[in-house]
Amino acid sequence: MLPSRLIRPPAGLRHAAARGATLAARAALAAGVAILVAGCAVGDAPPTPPVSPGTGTSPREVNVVMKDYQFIPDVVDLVPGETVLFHFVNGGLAVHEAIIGDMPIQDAWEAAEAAHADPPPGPTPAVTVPAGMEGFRVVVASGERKDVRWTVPGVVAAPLILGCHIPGHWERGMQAPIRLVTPGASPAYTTTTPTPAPPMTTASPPGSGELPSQAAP
Ligand SMILES: [Cu+2]
Repeated sequence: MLPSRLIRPPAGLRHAAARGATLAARAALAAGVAILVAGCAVGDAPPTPPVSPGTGTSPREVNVVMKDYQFIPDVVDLVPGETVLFHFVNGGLAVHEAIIGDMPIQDAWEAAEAAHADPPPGPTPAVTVPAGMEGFRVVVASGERKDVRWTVPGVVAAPLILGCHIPGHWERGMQAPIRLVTPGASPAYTTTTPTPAPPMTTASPPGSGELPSQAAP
């Protein structure tokens, strides 16, 4: 066997080899980044891990973090008909709410809460919407966690959205589409897209005030 110094390539070749290795590494990195970018195009929701749907006796736990002003995750996967146990955690400084319903329900709450922006000192104003437009609603104070069971409708006629209508919050981004998935599989069909929802029919200027916390249903 030859001594290593005899098979060691000249310095110039070593540097060329090192440069080649560096270029190869850079190319591999660039390819990896390209693959990542291709797999996570802007606006795409991350792939759904297999979902084991919850039942009445064993609800599936779903964490939703509320921030000023967004929901995490920004797309919520649910299986039609399953029972979930939501853990809503408000990690922001403002009070937030989670309203699940279709766009007419979101509009109804936006209008109802805009009417109570900047409430005068005194009792917490009761915010209500017309019968049948309530959807699912939970109000969570800053730093609070609320655990709520909910059974997803078995048949969903219109895209569902998770939204917060404390005045100004929807406009600032507190809206997340609900993606309906099949058990144990990647999304079977998407009823909503993670693009911004259409403008609300009722204007409420950002920073117009916060509604005090309402009792959860
Ligand atoms: Cu909010």
